[in-house]
Amino acid sequence: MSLLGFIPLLLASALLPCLSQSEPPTAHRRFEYKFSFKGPHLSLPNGDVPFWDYYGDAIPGTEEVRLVPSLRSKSGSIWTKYNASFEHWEVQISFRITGRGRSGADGLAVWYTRQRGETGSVYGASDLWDGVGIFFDTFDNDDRKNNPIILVVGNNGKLVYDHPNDGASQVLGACVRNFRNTPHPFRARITYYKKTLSIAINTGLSSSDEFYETCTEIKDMVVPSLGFFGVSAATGALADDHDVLSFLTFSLSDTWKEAADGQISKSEMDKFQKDFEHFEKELEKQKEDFQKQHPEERPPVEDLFESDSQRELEMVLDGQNRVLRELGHLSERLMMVSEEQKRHWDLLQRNLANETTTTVTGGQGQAAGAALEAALNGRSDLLQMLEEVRANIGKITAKAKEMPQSAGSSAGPQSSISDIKEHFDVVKRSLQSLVKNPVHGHRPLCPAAPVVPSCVSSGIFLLFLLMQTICTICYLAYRTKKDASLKKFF
Ligand SMILES: [Ca+2]
Ligand SMILES: [Ca+2]
Repeated sequence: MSLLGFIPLLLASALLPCLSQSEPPTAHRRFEYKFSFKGPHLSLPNGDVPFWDYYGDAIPGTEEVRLVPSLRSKSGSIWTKYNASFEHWEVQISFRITGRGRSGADGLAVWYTRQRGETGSVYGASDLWDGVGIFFDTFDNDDRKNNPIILVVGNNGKLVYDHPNDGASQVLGACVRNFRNTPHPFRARITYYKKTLSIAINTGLSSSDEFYETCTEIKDMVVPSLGFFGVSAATGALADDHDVLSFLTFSLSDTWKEAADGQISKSEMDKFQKDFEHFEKELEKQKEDFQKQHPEERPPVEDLFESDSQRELEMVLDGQNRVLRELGHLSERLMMVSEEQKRHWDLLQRNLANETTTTVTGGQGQAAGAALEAALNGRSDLLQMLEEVRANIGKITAKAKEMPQSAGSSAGPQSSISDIKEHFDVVKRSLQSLVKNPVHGHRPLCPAAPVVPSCVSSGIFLLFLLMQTICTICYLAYRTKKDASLKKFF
């Protein structure tokens, strides 16, 4: 592109700024931490930036990388340690260029080149680069009143940058924007996707942080397949502070073939392993140094966190403790119930003792009345039982009456049978007197002497009755046998 061809492009860019919103490509993106830096804790305590090397007057800080201070004729740069191998990429950079003068110098450059341009004359980096540079030019070298300006310049390693003319014919794309002394950090999104390089900017004044307006776009652009990312800046007769707040790199893919297997190469794995071992040794060394410097400090507790088995054991012990507590409560309640039962038993015993020693007069308390009623009910049962006994005796008597008749029909035994009948009648009368007496009397249980006590047990009474019946039957049998023997002699 000739200089004459560049001028209309530049004027068009200046007069017709691109206000349209720039949308990122609809591609999968993956953050590449090895090609990025961002605060806070941007740099390590020793000043290094992980995965980055810095050169010249660059000073990494915790919040930003100061590429050059606002001092004359300074230059500095920072470059990735490793070259990127992804085909498509996107860089989001946030920076501040600030100075007290009405105009500043020289500017800041973002690079993607085959080799690292550590130091040089092109915004602090080396000339004759192979790749692409995006320049944020603050000083108007060619006095066209078009600075600050954003320029895109490609190079195949053979082109010497036309610095006096601000790139002139070498510029592939440009837009005029003020990025110096802005109230907010100036942000730019540089996307290389399917051989198209797009520059979009965000001044920080829009309502949305994601609003980027298009600066320029270069199609059919070829960049090295392997390249280093870098940022550089320089001052001249005028000087500004050039601070980079963040540099975020993403790899882009529409099919995600690059990360299909998600594996890393063996060389990278070995390197990570070495880095890990190195940092582990450093940590142990720092711990030992700390212990030497602070002997009063306690060593770190190794078993600060419990294991799974310890946690399970704790749960089992806790459950057993709960069971023991419940058993204790249950035992206390059982003791209370036992004491209550014992107290009731003692009270009942005392009541029974009072009932046996106190004469029932019918006008006592309710407890005494209840006891009397229970005694009367028991006596009714006894009377019923005696009636049954009497019925049985009646049957025995009837049977005894039938025995002589079956044995013979003589008139001799009739007298003896009459004796037996009389004897039984005596027994019946005595029983009736025993039974009828309490029934018709309604007298209290176990009255005073000489009345026959009614507290004779039924068992003793039945035994006595059984013995009497057996004796009677034996006597009848003896008499029957004796009468039969007498019949033989007559
Ligand atoms: Ca310039
Ligand atoms: Ca200019």
